Amino acid sequence: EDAALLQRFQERIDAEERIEPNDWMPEAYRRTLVRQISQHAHSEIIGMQPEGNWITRAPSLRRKAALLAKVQDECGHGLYLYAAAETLGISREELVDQLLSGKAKYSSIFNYPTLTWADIGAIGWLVDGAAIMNQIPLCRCSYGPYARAMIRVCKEESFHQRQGYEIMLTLSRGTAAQKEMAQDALNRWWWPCLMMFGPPDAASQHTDASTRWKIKRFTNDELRRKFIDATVPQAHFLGLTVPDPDLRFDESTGHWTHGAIDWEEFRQVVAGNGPCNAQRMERRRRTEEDGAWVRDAARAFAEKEKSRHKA
Ligand code: FAQ
Repeated sequence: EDAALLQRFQERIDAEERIEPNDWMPEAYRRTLVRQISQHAHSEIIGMQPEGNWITRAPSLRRKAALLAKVQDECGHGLYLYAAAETLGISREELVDQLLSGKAKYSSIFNYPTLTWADIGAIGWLVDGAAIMNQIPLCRCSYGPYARAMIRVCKEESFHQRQGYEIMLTLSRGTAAQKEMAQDALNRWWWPCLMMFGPPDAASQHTDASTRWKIKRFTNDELRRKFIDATVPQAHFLGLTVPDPDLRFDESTGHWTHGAIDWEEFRQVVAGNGPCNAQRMERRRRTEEDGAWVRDAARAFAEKEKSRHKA
């Protein structure tokens, strides 16, 4: 690649200019974006499954309406993100093939089961809370279509986070059994949520390049720390205990220090061996097959329209 083009590109990034689809960009920048945006899109789509599991069993009409809207928003986020990835010159079909063949990843967090209603509260509070922490800086990402998609996505995530926290608040102030259910959900979701931010900085192969290109504005560990600092006081307000005996507030730094994260668990889940990986992929493949007739019909209709206009 031409050194002058590369230098000009980095100058535009350094000057906080947005890169748009028709602008020149290094192949590695394009590849990184396709990887990250498509993984993000796949996460939204696979992420509909754990919560979709509770739509028919929501405890009231109000809860059901909110959960339906949230899961529908996630589908919308997936579609904006696929569209943003397509501006980089890859088709939706290729992206979906990469997911179904196991070549593309999706977030580790969606491979854990939703066992009780409190899990719906914990997902909104913690998983969406983590998603917001990671996505607010992405609103300033150097690639225009991704940054713009993130603005609307973050607004919706903020509603999701509040609906989750409100479920947790209701359960924590409910009967002893309800409070116990909330605590159990926090126990199961806390550590996997910390893993959502990705491997520790020393093991993160993409952070350096992505930071230079201003795709990432913070490292994985920085965002994880911000999330812990924001979330621990919320757990205390709920009267719940964070399942980390080593958690301490460090007066000298103003941050919470935490116990060791089980990175072997993370590796296993990313490698496909988490509790629900097989189920999530099986469900996604079946849905793709079940929807084939809709795509066929749309294609046949488009062909018919084309020949009608020609005639
Ligand atoms: N799970 O070098 P890094 C949501 C992979 S929120 C699985 O640090 P990078 C909303 C990583 O891809 C969830 N794999 O990578 C919602 C790479 O492998 P590769 C989605 C992970 O990209 C809420 C390798 O490890 N959000 O969906 C994970 O610089 C509720 C090395 O890692 C996004 O995707 C993981 N947790 O930093 C929906 C946000 N972490 O690709 C429904 C956008 C890392 O070389 C319900 N993405 N890996 O094969 C990002 O910000 C970044 O991609 C990071 C990873 C921070 C996730």
